[in-house]
Amino acid sequence: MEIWIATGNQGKLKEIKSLLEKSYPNIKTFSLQDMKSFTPPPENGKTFEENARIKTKSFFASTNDKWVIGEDSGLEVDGLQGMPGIFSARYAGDHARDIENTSKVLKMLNLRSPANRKAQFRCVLMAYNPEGKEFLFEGILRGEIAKDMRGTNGFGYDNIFIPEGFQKTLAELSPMEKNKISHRAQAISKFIELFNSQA
Ligand code: ITT
Repeated sequence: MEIWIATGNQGKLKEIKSLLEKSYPNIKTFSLQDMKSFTPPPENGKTFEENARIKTKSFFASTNDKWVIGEDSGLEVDGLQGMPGIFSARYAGDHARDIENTSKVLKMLNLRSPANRKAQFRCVLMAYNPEGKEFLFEGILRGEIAKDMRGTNGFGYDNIFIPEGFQKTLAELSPMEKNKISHRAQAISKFIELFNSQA
């Protein structure tokens, strides 16, 4: 049993692999780094869905009829009109580091008073079965933006996001705790239902 994962983001990859391995301990996973000849196309879609399709479909075309999944995800802050959204990876500029993107969110909220700090992570997951049929799944995690960065686990905006019902940021939770509630975990568990019924 194998699944190809269309991502170059190591934080995402680690989470997706461990979520899949929980259900399928013997599963083999591969990602972009296992196919050096593949260059991902530019993510120039206008929605999470379009971008998820762009990366996943092009990777599927290079994998020779395997199960392929990929996802586009990001942080949507209510008080910033849903930004950074699809621009999450490059909010502070192309090739911005996590700390630069995270600092920009805090700074933009500090410019507003009172700021609405409610926010959500969204994950739109695209899957292709070996016949090339497309499936779409979504996961949303509601929460709020912390006043400062806290914690060192995870990646991206984890250190400023406090999930609903918690006092800690995602970066202060263990990877296992994040994987019980995350937007990505929700989307992957919907994918697993499909995979169970087809593979
Ligand atoms: P791939 O396209 O190769 O998968 P990417 O990093 O470019 O990797 P996206 O375009 O989907 O991925 O951007 C998602 C960004 O949203 C990511 O770089 C993080 O900054 C943020 N993000 C998504 N999920 C997150 C999570 O669980 N925790 C923290 N930040 C997250």
